[in-house]
Amino acid sequence: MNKELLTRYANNPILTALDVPFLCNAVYNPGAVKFGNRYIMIPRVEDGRRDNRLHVAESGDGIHFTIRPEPIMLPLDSEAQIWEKHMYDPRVTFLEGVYYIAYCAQTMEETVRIGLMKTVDFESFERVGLITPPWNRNCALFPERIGGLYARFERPMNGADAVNFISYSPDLLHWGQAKAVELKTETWLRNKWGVGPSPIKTDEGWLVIFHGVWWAIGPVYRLGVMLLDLEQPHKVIGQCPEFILTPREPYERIGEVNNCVFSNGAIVEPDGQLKVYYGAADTCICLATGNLVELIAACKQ
Ligand code: M1P
Repeated sequence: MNKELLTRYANNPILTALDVPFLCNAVYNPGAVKFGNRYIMIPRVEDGRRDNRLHVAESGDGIHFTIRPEPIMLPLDSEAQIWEKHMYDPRVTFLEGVYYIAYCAQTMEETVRIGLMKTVDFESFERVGLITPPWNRNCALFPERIGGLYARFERPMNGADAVNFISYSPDLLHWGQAKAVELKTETWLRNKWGVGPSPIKTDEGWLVIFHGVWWAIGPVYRLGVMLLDLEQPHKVIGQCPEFILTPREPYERIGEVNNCVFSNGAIVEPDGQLKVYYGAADTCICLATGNLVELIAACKQ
């Protein structure tokens, strides 16, 4: 096949800074989930000071979104004042009747860790806590317990050698038993990689969209797909050797960070279509679609 497994929506981008009702630098990297018959995205919005906040955007068709002018507000205690100077890259997971949102919480000095909040209605939000030590980015909860424990993908940051782990928790606050995810290195992801949207359960295993980075004159971010063992998710039981989306279009090639497609939000439709929402060039939001059966087959080739 001479084309990528994900197909771009013809009228990309679907949301840009011009759709935000205040001065804004960029809107990108949205978490995404279906809520009843509505589509919800939670994009990373960089305002006119270039501070990062999370906003809710809603849609009836998954394509045309209206973004709320007010950011998600959590009570600002002294710890949050330090750690939530910037909030970004949310991964939304529906887990035991609650929508959990794992997000990057970053200081002014750019030290980053993961925060967790929850909601049942996307109107009011409650902070669960800061759930990793500093220097951790790219975290997504699994949508159910594994072996009786909550599970998550996480990536403690260690320069170019960043390794991704699956770790476990009895209460969503205390995490441990981390096991490295045994992903095979390919040239296109050789500098680093990180989890995308929260893992999708299938009969064949956990399907995980991820981003892989290769450093040319700057980083090039592409998307890939893998399949993990249902009971021991650090075990990669299938991996598509090729990327499934690579920057090609002008809106992916040129922006705040050139040559970047990055996803942390996807929705599975009842007919098996996968809607992948992605940030393009750290500037705007685009949509690409794939077929779940084809993606699983590509992992098993
Ligand atoms: O600029 C590209 C991406 O860089 C970071 O991702 P990672 O830690 O995986 O390299 C994040 O800042 C992400 O938001 C951004 O899109």
